[in-house]
Amino acid sequence: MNQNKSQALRLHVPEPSGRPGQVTDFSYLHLSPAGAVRRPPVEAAPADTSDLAYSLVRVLDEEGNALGPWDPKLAPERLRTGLRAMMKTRIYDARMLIAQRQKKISFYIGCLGEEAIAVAQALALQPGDMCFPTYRQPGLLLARDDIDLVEMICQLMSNERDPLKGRQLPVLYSYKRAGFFTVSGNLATQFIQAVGWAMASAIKGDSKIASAWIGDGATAESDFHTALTFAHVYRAPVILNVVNNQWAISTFQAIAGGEATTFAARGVGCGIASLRVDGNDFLAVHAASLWAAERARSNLGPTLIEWVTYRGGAHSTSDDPSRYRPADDWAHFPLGDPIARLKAHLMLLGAWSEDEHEAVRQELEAQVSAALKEAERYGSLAAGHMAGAAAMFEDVYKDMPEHLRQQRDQMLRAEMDKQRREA
Ligand SMILES: Cc1ncc(C[n+]2csc(CCOP(=O)(O)OP(=O)(O)O)c2C)c(N)n1
Repeated sequence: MNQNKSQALRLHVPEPSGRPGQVTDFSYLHLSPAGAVRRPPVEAAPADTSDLAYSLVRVLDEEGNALGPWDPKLAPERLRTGLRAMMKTRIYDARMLIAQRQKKISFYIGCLGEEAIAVAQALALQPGDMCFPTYRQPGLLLARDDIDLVEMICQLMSNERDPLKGRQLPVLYSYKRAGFFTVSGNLATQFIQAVGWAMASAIKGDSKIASAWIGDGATAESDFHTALTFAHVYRAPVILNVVNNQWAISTFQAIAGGEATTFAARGVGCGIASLRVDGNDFLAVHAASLWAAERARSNLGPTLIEWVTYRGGAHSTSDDPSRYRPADDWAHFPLGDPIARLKAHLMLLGAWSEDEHEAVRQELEAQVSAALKEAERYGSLAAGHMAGAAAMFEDVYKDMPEHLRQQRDQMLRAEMDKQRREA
């Protein structure tokens, strides 16, 4: 080799194939046909899952048939529960986006197209398990019937009934009683916290497991890598969910490290059993979640699951995706719409009909509208009645220190003076 003949180096900067006005080439996803990928026993060694980290677990085919070894063979009633919860999530999202446009709430983040992942995993977990979600898993809450929609909307409105007393940005919910850890705006922090929670459960000899959530973009944060190392070293009972919706605001997943590899493959490299799964296939999500949960509960350690899906909507109400990706991109995404796919399956089974779908849709629309109306009675961004200002100083520490007491009293005195002047 001639060592003198050197080429000019070039920096590689990944780009999506589709920009506004173009058509995305989705062949980079490397899909497997429904039913084609093997289902190893839950005792499988992490290294023996490496082929699964580069293929795609799928159950539902294009017509809605359930195929192959991952079919969880759920009772139709369970599937109907799942479809209903996904519809509820979609309707809630759509209504809250409008409420933001009407200035009733300051901000909103939707999960259009990603409903199956949170809902099907919620139905695969057990009471007492703890999820460490991002802002894009309201389905974990909406799949439950013990969470009041009115209370959730009061959080969005930061009003008098906001359980978080107006201290958190909308959608950063917190429901300890429902196994939904407080959402933080700082990306990826929850991923390592989930591993620590799972380690604590193991230290106590408990039977509960953790479910950690992260987006494709946030896997580039160092907490992602720390979480994988700790989960592997201590064989923590945790499901490490990576939701690859192809986008992190305006950046394509390739620039987070997804080009010519998969996020599931990161797990195998760290000694963690890993799966890459069709995130728009309710049956595949449920089956893979059960597989991972059983591993965790049997002291077989963590499982990383990359859910391949697509962010159907804008990143948030502050984002306009038509500036950086094709407007009709979601319509071309080869894994389709999770609600339409489960609906087709249930209709094939004879356990659902167009009439029932429409009736359920109307019922859920009415339920969400009624909850919104009731929540507004306790105040909204437009109408006022915010959580009391004095609560701002509480819970910074367990006991309020002297300097916070002084700041609170100063504020209350100023408020009283103002009222006196105005009276
Ligand atoms: C530490 C940190 N860096 C940056 C941000 C700003 N930010 C908020 S959401 C987001 C994109 C996250 O993308 P991804 O992890 O793919 O999740 P998705 O929003 O697609 O669900 C960014 C960069 C943040 N909140 N925290």
